[in-house]
Amino acid sequence: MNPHDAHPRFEPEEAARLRQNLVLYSCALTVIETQLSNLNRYYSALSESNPIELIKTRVKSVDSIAQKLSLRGLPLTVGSTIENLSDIAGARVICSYSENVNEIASLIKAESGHEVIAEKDYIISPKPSGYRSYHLVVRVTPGGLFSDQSCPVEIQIRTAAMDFWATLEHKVRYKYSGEIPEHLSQELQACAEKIHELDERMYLIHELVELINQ
Ligand code: 0O2
Repeated sequence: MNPHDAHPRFEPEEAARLRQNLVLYSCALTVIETQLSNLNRYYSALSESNPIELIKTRVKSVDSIAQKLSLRGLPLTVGSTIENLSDIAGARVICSYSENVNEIASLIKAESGHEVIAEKDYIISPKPSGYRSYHLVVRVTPGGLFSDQSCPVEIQIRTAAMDFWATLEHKVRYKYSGEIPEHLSQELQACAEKIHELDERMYLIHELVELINQ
């Protein structure tokens, strides 16, 4: 299999098995979605300005899983998927300012019913691409029919500005099957820095208005 094949595919039997396995991920994601929605309700009721702008969730499609495994040169099997990918089930919390990110992450970590298995702060240490976001991977046991099974769910927490950049960069990356030409890559890094600067300036305006209101 060519690792940069634009359309890698699972064998039909393996794809069918994977679809069955994705039910567990979907149920685990529902658990996290409920926790995040409750957090959103809590903020809406108790604070004047809710720092949560938006919550999005998705289970990776079979084709997208094949693409990711293929890009990493990994076998296209159910076993390899379970072993190597921790973002099959993913939730994204978009908040107003980077100062909100740590607070939201702490509240999610304090929730019972899941175990934090990885934490990556790409806001303090952005990726070479320019990507900024806070990643938490939690292990969830959905219960019910899946009371003896668990799986990881990745929660990405980022500002609206970081999300704007990541969404556009992801589209460019997808278009080039992961291999962005050098000149575009540099331009995207420069945009990431500019967007970061704007993010900080908008936060200062917000702080100023808060002070005036006091
Ligand atoms: P999709 O469609 O968003 O699901 P690792 O690099 O393994 O140590 P990381 O970054 O948590 O740790 O893992 P990975 O698998 O590289 O990235 C997980 C997800 O984070 C990605 O999922 C993206 O959503 C986001 N991400 C990570 N790096 C970048 C980046 O440079 N640019 C953008 N736009 N997003 C990034 P997928 O599978 O890319 O796609």
